[in-house]
Amino acid sequence: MSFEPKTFQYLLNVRERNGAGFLVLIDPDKYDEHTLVRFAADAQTFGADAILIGGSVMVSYRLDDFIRRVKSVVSIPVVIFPGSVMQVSKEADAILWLSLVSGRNPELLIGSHVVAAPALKELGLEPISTAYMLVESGQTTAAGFISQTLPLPRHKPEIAAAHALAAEYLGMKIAYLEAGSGAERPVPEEMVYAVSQTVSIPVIVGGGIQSPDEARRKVDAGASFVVVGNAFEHRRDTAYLRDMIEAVHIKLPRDV
Ligand code: 1GP
Repeated sequence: MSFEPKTFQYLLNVRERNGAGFLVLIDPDKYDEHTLVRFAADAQTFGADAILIGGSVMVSYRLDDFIRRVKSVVSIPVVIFPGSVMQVSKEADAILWLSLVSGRNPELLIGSHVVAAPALKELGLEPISTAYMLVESGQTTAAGFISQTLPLPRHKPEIAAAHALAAEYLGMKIAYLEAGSGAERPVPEEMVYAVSQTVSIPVIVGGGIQSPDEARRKVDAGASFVVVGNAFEHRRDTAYLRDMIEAVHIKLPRDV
């Protein structure tokens, strides 16, 4: 079976229409059933373009149930952002098929993919090939520790750009610059700019983004999508959610 890239095409359309897209990250371990359903519905109401679902400790039998609940209240795509090979589900619209290209851990470049690929085929889950790049954020992040890899140095944008370009030439569809969930320092604008000027694939930026201004700066620097998760776990108010999303949905010149 080959996959029609429906969700990927949807994301490209979002970028075309809005200049950039807003992706809400929900970690199932951080929401109870009631809060989850309300938050997902609010995210769609205020214009989120898709919901990413992922976490480091969740396992798939819970994931099915969780995604079903989210999909019962939203019509925007629900995309798995996998923390491990266990996180696949037929209930999702797609999965970010992450290869940790910033590191040199063969398991996370190709090994886990070999284990999970037959399950994707069986489930009919659309993979969106994504070059995942961890960026130094001042502290050891969960992703850095679990993957046992070194992040990209934050003040070397040209190194990040070379990684993203190599990934594009390998056929990957998206470049994801990741400071780590709850990072003290998000990915610097200089790096977002360098990467987005170098590659022609969309650039996702996430990790530690806490304010609408911060989110907007990533878009001004060239991000096609901004991901926010942690900030909403700490501040569950709808005006904040709306302001974050609106800050990203503005077409702007790419010059900085
Ligand atoms: C984490 O990039 C995502 O993997 C989003 O980060 O949770 O800090 O918003 P936050």
